[in-house]
Amino acid sequence: MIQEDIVAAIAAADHIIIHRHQRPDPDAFGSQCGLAAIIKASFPDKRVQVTGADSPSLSWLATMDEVTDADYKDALVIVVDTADTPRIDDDRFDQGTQLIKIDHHPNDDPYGDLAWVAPDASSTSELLVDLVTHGDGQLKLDNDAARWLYAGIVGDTRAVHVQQHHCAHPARCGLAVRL
Ligand SMILES: [Mn+2]
Repeated sequence: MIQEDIVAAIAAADHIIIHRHQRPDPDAFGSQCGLAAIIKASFPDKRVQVTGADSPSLSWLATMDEVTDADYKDALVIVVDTADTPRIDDDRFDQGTQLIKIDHHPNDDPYGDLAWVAPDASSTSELLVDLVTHGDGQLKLDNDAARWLYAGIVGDTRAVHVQQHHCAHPARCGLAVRL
């Protein structure tokens, strides 16, 4: 499964840089920072950075790291919640040693050495909960990660819709409500 391939790539990397789309919404920040929190909780020795422009209106939610060009030399790059390459915030996304796409929009612009695109998912944050589930115990969802992913899931779907209308995966939406 693609989820297992992505977990294996994360497990094999010492350094991971995570990108998301320009003009970020809660799912972009939630999936970006939620994935960073998952990796930090699961593999404390790995170096994890998040990049992209800081958003004045969402600075209460997230601040980005200072990522240098040299940082990409040995990095696995993961782009979340971004369908097409022109919208990726920080165009150095192709400078790493390996590129992974994780997204829930239609796959209009396939990119990445590994790509997990699930248009039936309500949010990329929901996909990351699924990634933890398929991580064979290697990935941990701590409180910090749960807070990010909750913000992303609610931001993209609205809680009422998650419960009553648009939930393709009731068990996972139940998890969102518990978070
Ligand atoms: Mn989204």
